[in-house]
Amino acid sequence: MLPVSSILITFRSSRHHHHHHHHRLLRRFFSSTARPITPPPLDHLLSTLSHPIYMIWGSNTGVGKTLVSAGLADSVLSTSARPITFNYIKPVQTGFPLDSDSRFVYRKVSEIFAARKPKPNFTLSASNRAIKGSSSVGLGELGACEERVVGEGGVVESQLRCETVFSWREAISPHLAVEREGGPVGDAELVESLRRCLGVGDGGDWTIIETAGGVASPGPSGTLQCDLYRLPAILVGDGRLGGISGTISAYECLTLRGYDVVAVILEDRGLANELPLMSYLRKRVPVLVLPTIPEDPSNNLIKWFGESHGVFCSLKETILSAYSERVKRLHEMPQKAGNILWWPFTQHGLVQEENVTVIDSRCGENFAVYKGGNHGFVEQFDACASWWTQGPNATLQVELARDMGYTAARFGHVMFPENVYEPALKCAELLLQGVGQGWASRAYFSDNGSTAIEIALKMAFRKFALDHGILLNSQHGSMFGRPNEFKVLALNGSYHGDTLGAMEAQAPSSYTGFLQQPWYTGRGLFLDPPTVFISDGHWTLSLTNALQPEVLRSEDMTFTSSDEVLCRSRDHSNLARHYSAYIVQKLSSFSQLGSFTLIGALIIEPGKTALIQAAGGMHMIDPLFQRVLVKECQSRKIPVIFDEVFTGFWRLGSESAAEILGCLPDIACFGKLMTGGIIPLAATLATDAVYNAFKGDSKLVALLHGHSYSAHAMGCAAAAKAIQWFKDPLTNHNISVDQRQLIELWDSELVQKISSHLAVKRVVPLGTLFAVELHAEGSDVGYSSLYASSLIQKLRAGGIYTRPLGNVIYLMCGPCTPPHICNQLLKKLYGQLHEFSQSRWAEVCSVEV
Ligand SMILES: *[C@@H]1O[C@H](CO)[C@@H](O)[C@H](O)[C@H]1NC(C)=O
Ligand SMILES: *[C@@H]1O[C@H](CO)[C@@H](O)[C@H](O)[C@H]1NC(C)=O
Ligand SMILES: *[C@@H]1O[C@H](CO)[C@@H](O)[C@H](O)[C@H]1NC(C)=O
Ligand SMILES: *[C@@H]1O[C@H](CO)[C@@H](O)[C@H](O)[C@H]1NC(C)=O
Ligand SMILES: CC(=O)N[C@H]1CO[C@H](CO)[C@@H](O)[C@@H]1O
Repeated sequence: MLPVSSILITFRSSRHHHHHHHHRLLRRFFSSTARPITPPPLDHLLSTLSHPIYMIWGSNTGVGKTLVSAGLADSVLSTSARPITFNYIKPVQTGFPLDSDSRFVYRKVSEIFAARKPKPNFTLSASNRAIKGSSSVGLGELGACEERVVGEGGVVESQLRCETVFSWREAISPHLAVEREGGPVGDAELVESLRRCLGVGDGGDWTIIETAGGVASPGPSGTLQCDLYRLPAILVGDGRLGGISGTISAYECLTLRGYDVVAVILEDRGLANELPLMSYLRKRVPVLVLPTIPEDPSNNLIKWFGESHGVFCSLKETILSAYSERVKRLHEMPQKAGNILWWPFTQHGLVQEENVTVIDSRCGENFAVYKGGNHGFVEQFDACASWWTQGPNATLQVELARDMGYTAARFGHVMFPENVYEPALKCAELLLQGVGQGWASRAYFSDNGSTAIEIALKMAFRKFALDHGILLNSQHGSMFGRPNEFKVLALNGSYHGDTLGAMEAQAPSSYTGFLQQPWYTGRGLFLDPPTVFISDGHWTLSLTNALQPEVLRSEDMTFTSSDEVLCRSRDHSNLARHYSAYIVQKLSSFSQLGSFTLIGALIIEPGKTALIQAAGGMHMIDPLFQRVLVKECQSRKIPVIFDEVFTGFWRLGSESAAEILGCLPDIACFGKLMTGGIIPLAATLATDAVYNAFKGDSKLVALLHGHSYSAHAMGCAAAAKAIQWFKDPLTNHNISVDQRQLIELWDSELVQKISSHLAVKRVVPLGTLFAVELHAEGSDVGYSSLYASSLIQKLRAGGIYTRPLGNVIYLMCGPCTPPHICNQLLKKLYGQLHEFSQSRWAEVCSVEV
């Protein structure tokens, strides 16, 4: 027992130095009506990197997590050469106040300290607080207490700060306690309160957070704790009979969710459980063994802690070295990356070390970005959707990770021709019932969007040749004894992928010049499309000179709403006839060029209201123009390809952009969001008629094309999950009542405001995309422009990760991103635009003066 003279116990009820802003919350926390209103849960628990912050997990309940916490705290405090602060946090405690792990740690560490011989040469000041309790927890049972154990030296003072955040009276699982005694805590609230604890004061020198029960025990809301917070972890294993299995399961559960487990520690129960564990963990993770814990409840464990001191010191060293290794690695990453990586679409000559973003992890739509030094991490919304691929929120991300694990374990990779396996079949069924509904009968798998396009071109040219009697005239695909050249009809500014064949289908651009692609010839007839956008609050149509805008009336050129842009009655307008005449004229002047060159396919990116010319600066093409184009081509038996790699799977607000355009293709390509973006996979869908063009007795007639990873099982499994997830109103709350569209994600008032901003030329809000073109002149216009980079820097500092397309900036969310998050993004953008235009203005003035 503690020598009373050396302990000073004070009970404090009103003020506390380090946590005073919590103190007002020292109330019975919540009536059962109190629901969280904070943003979505399951975020990164962002922390500083200024000191080790680790979570203590148990492979089950009752394996000694609290003893490990106390032992670790003692080993850190008692071996430190300087005064330090050690934080212990218990976010969720049931059985309170009888059970209180934070009180145990607080008392036990003080006791061990007082009992230590020889006396430590410094003073320990320990405190414990319980912040919030359900209504069954008495008010008097919450509060703080503090004691000081005076050591030999007396002057130097280290601190142990223990804290229980939420507590319930019954000793049962937190979700059940909530059910029985109220005091619900939303996931967001729980994470947020932990964040606050981590951010309090100077942060201290060490922090450990002890979870409740086992790894997969539910938290107060019913969400599994392993799905609640992701910080580096210590796993307390189970030394009892059955403990090997339990420990491995817990370990798998954590690693499958992206946790770094830096050590496993378990009690010795005479079964040598550590040996199979070490063998399973391949010595990658240290396994530490503690002496058997005395079962006699009257034992104060001081002796056991003494015997365990060495093991806890090893645990401490293990953690410290994992921590410093991590900090070191993060710190050197930008420089190392700059030395050995060759980034796509990047001029390395313009990248300095400080421009490199170190992404520690992703959680739903957010990156955890390392900020250098000891600053730790900040959260940035991935507003590029990582090259337009991403859609999952944190829940779907974990779902996909689990499916990936299962599928990799079950199939690894298996080859595809004349084979079938469940993920591939399921995925094909979902594609044909979904984006292919009503027109496609076949799904052809490849590995990415670019190759899906090349396959589509091959399909289209065969179909064209068959329909136009070219195959009948000659077995060698030539007419009049001379080879035909096939070209595509496409739009100026379009982009269909990076492979050499796919590049032939795009008009000359920065990507196709001699510098980039000396093989490029540009096999297409490229039309200049009309675009629509919001400028100064009004929907406006813009035609290039080729389309002779001067002959149109102004009422043909403006719209009151996006609904009017979409309206099918425009098919009978003056403008429709105008478009048709332009297209017919282009096609006929092309065919006069020579009969050996033929337009073998139309390829466009369709949009909700039209096409987004992604690489050309996120333009939205007038949907009427695309409809007329499709009609003219189909009447000439020119196969129509929709490139939906970017636009498909809700990117533009509907599952397939074609659906809203209001016409059907012969062939369509999908990729990116199809798998939720977790792994690359692409599909080319085709009609029966296209498929039949390859059917016959000879293998030579078949589509002789394939990829090593055609229909790979993991991609197909991911696609099957993502496709269903995005369209089910139960898993995607943004699905509208008619289930065909996403609700409007971008607040119309803010959109209007931004479109009227002085610095802004036009905006395009479309499904998950919001694009802004800034006013710019001369060399500031276009892809190579660095015009927007100061704005980009500001947005990043404000928590939005974007990359510019020249003077175009865009925000992209996922199909499930809640509208209030989109609102926050727009607000930040609006705020930054203001500063941006002021600084531009200042620049212009200083030049002129
Ligand atoms: C790189 O970072 C510097 C300093 O933060 C900044 O001034 C510069 O514009 C950045 N360069 C690019 C290409 O973003
Ligand atoms: C797609 O795959 C092809 C072939 O596997 C590869 O050459 C190409 O770079 C890939 N394209 C993209 C955009 O990843
Ligand atoms: C295609 O677009 C570019 C850039 O906007 C323009 O310079 C060019 O004249 C256009 N070409 C055609 C054929 O319209
Ligand atoms: C993900 O979205 C689904 C449905 O929209 C929702 O039930 C779930 O809570 C979300 N997850 C997160 C972490 O926000
Ligand atoms: C139409 C609809 O159900 N909209 C929902 C979209 O999701 C947010 C929250 O994420 C809900 O508040 C909306 O009601």
